[in-house]
Amino acid sequence: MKFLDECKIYLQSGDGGAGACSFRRERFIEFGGPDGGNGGKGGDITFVGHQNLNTLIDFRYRQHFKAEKGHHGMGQNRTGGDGEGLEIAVPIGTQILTEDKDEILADITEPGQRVKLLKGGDGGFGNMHFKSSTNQAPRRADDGWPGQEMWVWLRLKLIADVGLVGLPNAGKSTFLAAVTRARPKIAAYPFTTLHPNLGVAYVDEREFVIADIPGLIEGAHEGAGLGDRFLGHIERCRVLLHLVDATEEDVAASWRTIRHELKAYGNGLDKKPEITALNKIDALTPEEIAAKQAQLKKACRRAVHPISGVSGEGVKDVLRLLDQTIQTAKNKGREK
Ligand SMILES: Nc1nc2c(ncn2[C@@H]2O[C@H](COP(=O)(O)OP(=O)(O)OP(=O)(O)O)[C@@H](O)[C@H]2O)c(=O)[nH]1
Ligand SMILES: [Mg+2]
Repeated sequence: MKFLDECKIYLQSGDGGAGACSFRRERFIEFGGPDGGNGGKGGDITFVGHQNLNTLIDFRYRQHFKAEKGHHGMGQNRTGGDGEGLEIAVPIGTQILTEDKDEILADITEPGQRVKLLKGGDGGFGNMHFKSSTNQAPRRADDGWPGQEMWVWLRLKLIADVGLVGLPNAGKSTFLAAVTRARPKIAAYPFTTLHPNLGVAYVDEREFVIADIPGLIEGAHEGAGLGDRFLGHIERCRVLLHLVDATEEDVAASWRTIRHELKAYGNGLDKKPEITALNKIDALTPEEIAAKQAQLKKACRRAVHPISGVSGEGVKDVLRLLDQTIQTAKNKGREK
């Protein structure tokens, strides 16, 4: 599946229908009076959060969205029908921004969440509406009110609880595949992952969403490798799982490189709780593991969890810890 996380689209809500100017004409009825009905309302443009989507790729093929116009009013007091509204399904985590990207107009964060962004124009009054004691045969009928139009940017910031970070080849995608039903591409070369993948992990009958993003390298914030644009997708995570490849020579340097990039990216990423894991321990002897663990611990000054995405060693403990951290962060959020 292709992935697209930013696109620009054109929206137009429906114009209102015009009111009618008409008079009742029947045999034997003199001065039948005005009977022009009102115009119908134009259709609205509404965004709806959709759980089964996780890319904006559909918008590459369609950029213009116009809701139906209201129907015109007619004689015999018939009101025009309302124009049909348009619903645009977007993935959870989609933000809608103004054309200059200065303002966030809406943020779709929940499945089924609906945001009516553009209202359709109201219908115009038919001449029936203008009838009064002093003007019993008005010829005035109004046009409908115009709908609204605008260009907007859609920006997807995936919503996950855990963000996986690490150098290319650290085993992020392997970890995701081991603990969720996601099937990301895995290979022994850097930059296998080219776009974020999501998966749902279960532990102790609770579930949370993990996002696997492309690996970072030194200078990612300046555009090196795939750059750091994918970090936007873990901005909303509650905890980061930092995987360090234990088969690397200098695990402390690997860890520092990533921390440096997170800091350079900003947006609160370096302030998020981090769980640090020494990955691929199945490839090392117990002595080597102990040495690498000590080396890494010295650099990051926090607990280092030895794990292996391939053999599954230590994985369950890390999942539990992630779950606890998520719960703590949620409770903290509630207290505020
Ligand atoms: N021995 C061992 N090898 C692993 C483990 N996890 C991953 N690998 C191997 O490491 C290589 C890279 O794994 P990926 O999961 O693609 O790494 P990644 O971090 O997603 O890499 P990018 O997507 O390029 O950033 C693959 O050849 C995996 O088979 C592990 O726990 N033990
Ligand atoms: Mg990968």
